[in-house]
Amino acid sequence: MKTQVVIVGGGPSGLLLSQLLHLNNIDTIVLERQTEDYVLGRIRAGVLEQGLVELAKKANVSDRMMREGQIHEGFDISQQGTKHNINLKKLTGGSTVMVYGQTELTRDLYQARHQMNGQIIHEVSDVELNDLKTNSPFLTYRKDGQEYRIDCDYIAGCDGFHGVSRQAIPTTVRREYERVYPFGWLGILSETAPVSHELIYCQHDRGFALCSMRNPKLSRYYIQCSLDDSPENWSDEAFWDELKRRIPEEDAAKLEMGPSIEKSIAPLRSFVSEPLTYGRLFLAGDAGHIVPPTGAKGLNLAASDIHYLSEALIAFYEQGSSEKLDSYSQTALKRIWKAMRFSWWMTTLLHKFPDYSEFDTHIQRTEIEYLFSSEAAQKSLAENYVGLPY
Ligand code: RFL
Ligand code: PHB
Repeated sequence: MKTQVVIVGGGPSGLLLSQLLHLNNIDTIVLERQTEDYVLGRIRAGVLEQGLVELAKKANVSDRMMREGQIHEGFDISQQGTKHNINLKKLTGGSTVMVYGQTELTRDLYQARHQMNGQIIHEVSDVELNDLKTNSPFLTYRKDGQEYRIDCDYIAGCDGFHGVSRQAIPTTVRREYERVYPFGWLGILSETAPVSHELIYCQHDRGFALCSMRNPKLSRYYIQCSLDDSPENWSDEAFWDELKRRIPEEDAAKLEMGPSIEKSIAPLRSFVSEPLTYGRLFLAGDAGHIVPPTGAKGLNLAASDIHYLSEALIAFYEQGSSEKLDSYSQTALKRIWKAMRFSWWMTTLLHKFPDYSEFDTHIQRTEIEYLFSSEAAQKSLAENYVGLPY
């Protein structure tokens, strides 16, 4: 087979890139390891920045998002049960975020790709990237026991943190920066009305908790847990009991509880791999970087990468200019490191760290108190939460 751009990974990054390139008459083939149903079964992000909403509009996949997504003008932070509101709209002079599930966005992207006869090959294995430093790279993969080869101009590595694309960059070239946090998030999805119309991020001596949602009938809740914990250790009842201890009393009193329809643990990690480019390979999204979910930045960073990369590829095919491709890694990494900093800061602000000294605990408490007392500090939080400009 032959195409212009092969995209490894059919998650939100890969599908969005494929859709944007197709709308600009650039041929792509997407290779995805899992089935479509499997990809759509993963419950992940929920908070979208305006930049991602605009990109979805550009990609013609925003109709349902505009109908069903909820605009949020702010969120609450609870410190030991006392709530403070962060009014994003006021603090940023008009910016808001959109609550719309990553699962729904991915569903919309799949639908658009199918309508345009986009080529997505599912259930591939043994993907190998070759000749990346030449002008004619190629991939090989297996499907149903057969081996295939695709020749192309460029490869986009959109295959997430556990993908193969990043590994194709030699370790002599690749530099990795990482922080692993000593805890995870146990999350549940439940068909109950959200406890509040806005998200509540809760700092508590027992550990962090987050009240989030997908729509007026679907709630998403998380509690900080230890890394050696497992979802099977937590009955629904135990989860609700622990959540109620960590959130404000008035919310605990009105919390609607029901059976969980999904329960999973996500470890928390900050990770950047540099550079994002190696010859004709470009990494985007979780393939190149991971942030802890506290700042709601992972999917949004994937979107800004795809914005830069799609513009660069379009400039190459339309004007023959490779300038933006040459600077892609540098441009994307500038924004990535700012989101790294913000996600690290918000994680540090709100979680219980097992190794904290009394001094550390005092500093953490003071940092939150300062935030609540200073409009300047709140403005900084709000500016980052709604998303820095592309
Ligand atoms: P994905 O979604 O991991 O997709 C990668 C795809 O590549 C496939 N793949 C391969 N395909 C072919 N060959 C191989 N060798 C392959 N290896 C892997 C995989 O099957 C998969 O389909 O990466 P992508 O597209 O870059 O998207 C990134 C986002 O999924 C991620 O950043 C967010 O979900 C992070 N995140 C959040 N981000 C936000 O912006 N706002 C949020 O509110 C938010 N909440 C979250 C989150 C992530 C969480 N978890 C579970 C880590 C909440 C949680 C709990
Ligand atoms: C979610 O709804 O899954 C969610 C929301 C905000 C975050 C992280 C996750 O910061």
